[in-house]
Amino acid sequence: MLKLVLNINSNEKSIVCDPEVSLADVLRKQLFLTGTKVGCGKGECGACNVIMNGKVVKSCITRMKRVPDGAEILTVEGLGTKDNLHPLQIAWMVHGAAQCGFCTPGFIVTAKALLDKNTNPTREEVRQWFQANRNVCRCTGYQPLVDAVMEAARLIRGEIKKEDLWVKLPEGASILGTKTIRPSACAKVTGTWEFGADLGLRLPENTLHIKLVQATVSHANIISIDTSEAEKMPGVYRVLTYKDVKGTNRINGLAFPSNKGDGLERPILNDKKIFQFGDAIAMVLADTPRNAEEAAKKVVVEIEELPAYMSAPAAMAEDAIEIHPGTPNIYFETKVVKGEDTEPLMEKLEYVVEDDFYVGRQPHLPIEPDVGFAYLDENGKLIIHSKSVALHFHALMIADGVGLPVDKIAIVQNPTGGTFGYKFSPTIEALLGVAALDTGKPVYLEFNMFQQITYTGKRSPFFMHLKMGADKDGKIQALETDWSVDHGPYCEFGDLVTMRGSQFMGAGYRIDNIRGAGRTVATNHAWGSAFRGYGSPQSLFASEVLVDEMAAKIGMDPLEFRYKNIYQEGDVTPNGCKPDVYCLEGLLDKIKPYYEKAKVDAASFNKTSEDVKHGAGISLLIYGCGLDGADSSEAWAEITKDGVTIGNSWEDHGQGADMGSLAMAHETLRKAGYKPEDIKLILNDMNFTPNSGPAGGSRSNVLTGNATRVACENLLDAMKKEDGTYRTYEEMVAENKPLKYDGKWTAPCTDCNVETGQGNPFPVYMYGVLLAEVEVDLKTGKTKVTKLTIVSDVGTIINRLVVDGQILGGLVQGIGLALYEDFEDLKKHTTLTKCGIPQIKDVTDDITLLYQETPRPLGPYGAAGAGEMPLSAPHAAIINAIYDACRVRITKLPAYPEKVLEGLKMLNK
Ligand code: MCN
Ligand code: FES
Ligand code: FES
Repeated sequence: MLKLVLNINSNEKSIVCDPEVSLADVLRKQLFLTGTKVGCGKGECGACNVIMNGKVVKSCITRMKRVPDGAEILTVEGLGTKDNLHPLQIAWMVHGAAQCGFCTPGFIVTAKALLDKNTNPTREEVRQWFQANRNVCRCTGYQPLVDAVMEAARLIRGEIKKEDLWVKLPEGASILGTKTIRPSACAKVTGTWEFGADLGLRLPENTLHIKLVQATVSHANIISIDTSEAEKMPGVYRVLTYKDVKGTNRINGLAFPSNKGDGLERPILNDKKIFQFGDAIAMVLADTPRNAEEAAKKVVVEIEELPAYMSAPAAMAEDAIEIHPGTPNIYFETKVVKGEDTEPLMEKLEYVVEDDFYVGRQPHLPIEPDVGFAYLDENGKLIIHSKSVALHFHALMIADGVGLPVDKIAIVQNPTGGTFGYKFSPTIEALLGVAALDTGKPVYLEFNMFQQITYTGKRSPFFMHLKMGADKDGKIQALETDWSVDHGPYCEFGDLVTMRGSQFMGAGYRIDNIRGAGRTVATNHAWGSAFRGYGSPQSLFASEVLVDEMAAKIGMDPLEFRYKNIYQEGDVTPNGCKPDVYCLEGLLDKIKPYYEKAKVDAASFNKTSEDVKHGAGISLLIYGCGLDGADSSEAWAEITKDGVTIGNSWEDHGQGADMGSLAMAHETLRKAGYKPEDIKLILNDMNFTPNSGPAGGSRSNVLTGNATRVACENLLDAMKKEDGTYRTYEEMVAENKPLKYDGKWTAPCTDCNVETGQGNPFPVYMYGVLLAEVEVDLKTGKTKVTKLTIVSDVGTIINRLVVDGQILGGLVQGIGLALYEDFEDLKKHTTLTKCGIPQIKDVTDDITLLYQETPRPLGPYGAAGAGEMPLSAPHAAIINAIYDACRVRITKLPAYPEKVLEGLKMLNK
């Protein structure tokens, strides 16, 4: 043991610690300074950065034996408090720089060290500083973070006052479309927003720590599981296997009726078989995480290894065995039948192009690894706290498996450090439930980044073949599509994502005749979970690149070709229904001057440059808001002495559910004189909040926004007096009127028919058009995105900071998808860096956001969603720009340099 006296945030602290333990652990677990976060735990993300003796250090990899006695350490808690914010914290709030907020303390502390040395840095110096200190953010796209540092520097230099930065609105004004700061921002920038691992440190002393015994192969029969040695290890309370699960031990994947499986193939703890790397075979419950981990190593699992099918084509091969015996590996099929038969049409058409496309297993890479805890409440109800973004779904999906009726389970969402969709699937909820039910004690489970990356769902790879025919005037007349979806071993939402192929291949264009066939395939690679865009980034990649191929074949400019073919009044989507609004032409008009300039700039650069070429590419970006069909959401509004309380389950990944809920409620309630500060939010606790559905499919702003609006309207109706004024709380009580009102909103939509792909799945869509400018180094094959310009139409903007943030963050994930990100090689793709997470150096600082606000008839106050549109097809624009630069057409992502070089070699053959 080591005894040190440290000066922490200007307070002297005497500490006794293990010399091998990290500074992050001492700060968090011994001093309870939980503002310092641990993400990767390996020195790659900067979430744990603190300042030690004037230098930024990564506290996760700084062992205490390397911390000098008397060291001065500054953490985010030492920077400012809510009543006395540091300029960086103010600037972070006003620039919407904290979305999920998990990276925020690390960034702010790192920036403080820069501004201590230099109060007038350039943007480039700020970027280099963050790069040198390895600060990584997955939500914001970095630009707002640099904006915030520049603003803080101005504040420090005295050029502006903080009062100038706050949004000031006239009394009673609407906050829609403003840069009002989200309610959670202050806690995020001061490090007091407590994530799951922070809350975990305050659980009762008898809490058991869980560590998993996980599969190290991808496909095997389990012969035996021997826990006897592990049970004898120090501190071990229980070692649980499938035999200890009280329920069916299956997670319900909510399979479609036409799914050939029953949806019950995913075990909570694997019993007969291992289906993928990382599958949970046993859980060790011990007094400390370390004891649990040591004991987990002693569990002996005897297996018979089976051939592993690591892609859809491999699992579709004739000799492949059934991964789930009794269910074919191709377990769901859907078709598109729209208009005339395309085969004879194609023969007659002037121009026909076809190609194969592949979009792979993009990893979500939130900076906060999966984490949660569970316990039984006074009434024996199982309470599970996790990162779930689908509370009521998840309770339903695990209830039978853990062996409880669904009304005996309540899931609570912890403040969440990003999910990007992986938490649309249950991850550790059922494991926590099993452990809490077995022991009756509080239980806690956290993943490290390796587990997060290797054992949570991934984007489902699509293997696609598309053929498009156009007439002599350049009008698309026919489309043929074929797609196979690798969904890993577990079916949950695999059928749904496969339907996206029929909904988004060709979306945005009038195509009267379509024939298509898609299928979902079980494989032994990572299970497919939702990922922002959910099937549209795969589908639109194929169709937006093929559209460019068609334009090239005709000899027409890609923008002109799009003008000719986009939806016009009366046209229908690939599903045969009218879109919500016809706004694409306006978007093209807005991007046109930027596009023309980019083309001219690239051409003039290329004239004089041999080894480096510039190019410009565009793509349409489209996605629907809602789960297919009659999706619905619920909320409530209750008048109180102090104002109105709103309750809903608008789960927050970091996108801004708090801001959305507040703005929707305020816009409705301001008629009765309520101000934003009169509105209190209770969100995401099934004990109190109703079923608002998941925060997926960019549905919440529309669905839960509408439900919140309706709840507030119902309250106002009850408050309204005959003279048009509103009753006060006291008057409501005096008149014995109910104080709490429910609101429900259901989309007037229909599911798509699986045999034809025809239907009206979404009440509202989001649209965009992106211009990407790139630089390709012909010697190395490396592509750099130099500039992005996007025109978005997400309807009425509810909050400008939030929407800007959604768009920037989504676009940057698109840069990653186009150029860097993958999770394919189980040996290599195991860290944030190796998975290709975009660092600040990889992301252009030159991103322009433009808007058109076409009010949506069914959106609350005319709003659509915003979360997924920006990641629906930015990668297509980037790939189209690479073609423009050097005539290499990349059709299988990511566009690694070697693929570009290979393309160049083929061109020169
Ligand atoms: N919004 C707005 N005005 C509009 C449209 C939307 O102000 N016209 C706001 C909404 O109020 C909300 C946000 O934009 O705060 C996104 O709204 P919406 O598109 O309805 O999406 P959800 O709230 O349902 O959030 C989910 C969506 C999805 S599906 C993924 S995946 C995703 C995303 O949002 N993951 C995210 N954004 C993310 N952002 C962060 N930081 N982290 C994630 O994990
Ligand atoms: Fe320390 Fe990532 S660098 S947690
Ligand atoms: Fe940076 Fe979420 S705000 S990781």
